[in-house]
Amino acid sequence: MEQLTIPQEDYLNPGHLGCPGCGASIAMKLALKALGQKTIVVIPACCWGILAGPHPHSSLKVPILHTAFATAGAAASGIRAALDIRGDTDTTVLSWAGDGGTFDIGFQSLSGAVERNEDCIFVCYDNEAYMNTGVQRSSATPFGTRTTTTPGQDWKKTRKKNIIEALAAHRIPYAATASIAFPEDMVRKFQKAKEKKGGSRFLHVLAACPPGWRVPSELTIKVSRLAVQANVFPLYEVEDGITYTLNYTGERKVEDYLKVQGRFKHLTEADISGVQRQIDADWKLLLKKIQ
Ligand SMILES: Cc1ncc(C[n+]2csc(CCOP(=O)(O)OP(=O)(O)O)c2C)c(N)n1
Ligand code: SF4
Ligand SMILES: [Mg+2]
Repeated sequence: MEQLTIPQEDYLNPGHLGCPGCGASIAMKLALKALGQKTIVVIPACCWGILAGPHPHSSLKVPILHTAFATAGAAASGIRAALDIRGDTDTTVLSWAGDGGTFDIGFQSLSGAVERNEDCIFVCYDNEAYMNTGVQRSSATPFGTRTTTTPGQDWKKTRKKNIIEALAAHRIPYAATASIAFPEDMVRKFQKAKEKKGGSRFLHVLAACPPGWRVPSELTIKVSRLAVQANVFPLYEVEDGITYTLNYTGERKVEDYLKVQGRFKHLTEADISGVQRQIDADWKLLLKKIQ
């Protein structure tokens, strides 16, 4: 993996309202370092709606439009249209939604926007549940997870939706995964997304959440790194829906990733072997798509 210098300039102020160790705050910090000052951020209902701070205060040094849970794709499209009418093609429109606002309730608006090939960057910071309202499961919640709506022995028995494949199926110019534990790779992908202006770009960023994942706040980066190293969250890019590039090959066991998190601590050895088989099968499928 190539090494890049991460820009010094910060557009996230100290004193945001996230929990200690919030992966979503690190994700925004890195994204804005790559995108720079001329960015307008659209945020639907999610933890980031809180992290941004109450009006007139803001944790960001760039403008924010707060919008309804289901409408980030539509709101970003509107901002883009308004900028275009003003002749401003320089400013990047960044839609910044959680997994609920992307995989679930926001999916129709996102799908509509990218089908129109709106000139925006659409980001899902994925903490794998509805964290802002108390850790309810979403379609991004992985198999095996305990949440407040999948408690006890009713832990989630269905798979996580593959959102990159869903977006790639729209044949958008650029879709990629990124991790806060691989900051050079993440900054490069946001810079690439910025350069590919003129159409829709989608970035899926895994954003570890200490209270929701039941990990100590100082383990945010470690658990994020393990997700990539165990191929649970592979780093790859898809151009025009068909050209795949793999950025990293992990060799760790899924168990190493699961065992550091309280949300998986009920899983038996047999359950963990089942998860490993799922991850191995998904990895094989991904490798078949790499040119
Ligand atoms: C239509 C609607 N339904 C429910 C809510 C309540 N609500 C606010 S944020 C949220 C969860 C957001 O989950 P996600 O998008 O994953 O972001 P996270 O909070 O995990 O960062 C919910 C259910 C809402 N604001 N609007
Ligand atoms: S609940 Fe999770 S995603 Fe939300 S602010 Fe706290 S650490 Fe961040
Ligand atoms: Mg979430």
